[in-house]
Parts: sequence; structure tokens; C-alpha cells
Amino acid sequence: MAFKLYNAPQSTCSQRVRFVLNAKKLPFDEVKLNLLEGDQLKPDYLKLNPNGVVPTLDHDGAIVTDSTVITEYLDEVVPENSFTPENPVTRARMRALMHFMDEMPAASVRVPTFNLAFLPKFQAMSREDFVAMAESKPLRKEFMLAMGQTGFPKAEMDAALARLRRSYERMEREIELSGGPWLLGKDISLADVAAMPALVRMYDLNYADWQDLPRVVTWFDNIRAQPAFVPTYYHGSLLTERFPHLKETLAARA
Ligand SMILES: N[C@@H](CCC(=O)N[C@@H](CS)C(=O)NCC(=O)O)C(=O)O
Repeated sequence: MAFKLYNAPQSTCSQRVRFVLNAKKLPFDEVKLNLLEGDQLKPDYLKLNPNGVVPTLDHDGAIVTDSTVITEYLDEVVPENSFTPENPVTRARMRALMHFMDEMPAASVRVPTFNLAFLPKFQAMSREDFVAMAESKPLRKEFMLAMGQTGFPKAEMDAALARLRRSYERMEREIELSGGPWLLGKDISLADVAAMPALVRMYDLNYADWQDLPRVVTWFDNIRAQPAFVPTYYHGSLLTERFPHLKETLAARA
């Protein structure tokens, strides 16, 4: 059984898949795409993933896309160290939470990420090059054009931060309801994995706005203490490791 993962070190969606592969101790070849250089938009890659995003998993030649789908797929083909509850009702709750994570924290985190980390790269481009790059993105064209070369305005940034805050509050309630320490109770599940990268990203950006939510604080400590965490977040996976300018931006904000 051979796994090849097309991904990017700093990509939050990729981090979900790396975590599950590492937790299951599955060796995998990693193809690292440079998203800022547009590797994800090259014709050969678009044949694998027409959305022009990472991650994409190649399992013995079978192509699987979309991070939450990939993590469920991995749990099906390698059920050992399962992340999926056996009870169908709990399993449905897990899937509903995975959808929530995609719609709320995972989507919202893009605004601070692009504004704080990636913007200088786009500002250095000519207007023509920037628009051509934005227009070539199958999924994110409008997102890129809305950001433009000046970044998302304050109202957009505030809205993203508010959506993130509501996501942490929802997590706090879910952990309380299930008895914790994980979202669905005593066992870690794919819902926790789906949530993880957004919180790690916001922590890295010095916006860990959940310190008054004790269950989320413990959840965050617990997920970072998982053996799969360190190999998943190898050097270069955090934005502050990859973009030296960020340290100054974040210090100026403090
Ligand atoms: N729903 C997709 C979203 C994938 C996604 O947005 N990937 C980002 C990195 S986390 C990407 O490849 N972005 C490339 C781009 O914006 O051009 C998934 O979960 O796999």
C-alpha cells in the first residue's frame, strides 16, 4: 500500500491529512507544492485535482481529494487507530462537525492568513500578473479579487475573527456536552482533526482568542501533545517559520 500526498507544509487542509497519516504510522511520499508560485494551478496537477488546491492523495494510483474526504478515506482503508466512532449517530455528529469546521473556522482563517502572511507576495506583483493569477484559480478567484493587492478591509478581518470566536465557543459547548476531553467525548475523532489546523494557525498568528474557554484550552494542549502532532508540524509548517516578515507584523500589532 503506497501513499503519495500532494500538499504544502503550511497548508491547513494538508495538515489534517498529515496528522492522520502520522497517527496511523503510514509511511507516505510527500510532494510539496509551492502555492505562492502557483504549482497547484499547473495542468498536470489540475488533472489530479481540478479544484487547484491541496491536498490530493494518491493511494496506489487512486486519487482522492478534499482533506476531510481524504481523512475519512484513510480511516476506511486503514481502520487501525480509528478516528471514527462506531455508533452511527455519533458518526453522523462527527460528520456534521466536520462540515461546521470547513464552513466556519477553516474558511475564516483564510482572511487573517492572506492579510498577514501572503499579502506582501501579491503586493510585489504587477496588477496584470495579479489579476491573471487570481483568474486562473478554479475555486478562489473571487476570494483573491476581493482581497486585491491592498488586502481585506478591516470589516472583513473583524468578521472573520468573529466567526472564529463563535467556532471556539461552539467547540466549548460540544466538549461540555460530550463530557470531553475531545469534541465527541473520550476518543479523538476526525472532527478534532478537522478543527486542529485553524486553531494552530491562529495561535501562530498570536490571535489565540479562546483563553477564557477552559475546555478549548485543554483540548488545544491535548491535541498538541498527540504523538502525530510533531511530525505533522515539521519545520516550515507554521507561518512564522516560513515568513520572517510576520514576526515584525505581529510584534507591531501587540
Ligand atoms: N475543501 C478543500 C480546500 C482545500 C484548500 O483550500 N487548500 C488550500 C490550502 S489550505 C489551497 O490549496 N489553496 C491554494 C490557492 O488558494 O490557490 C480541502 O479541504 O481539501
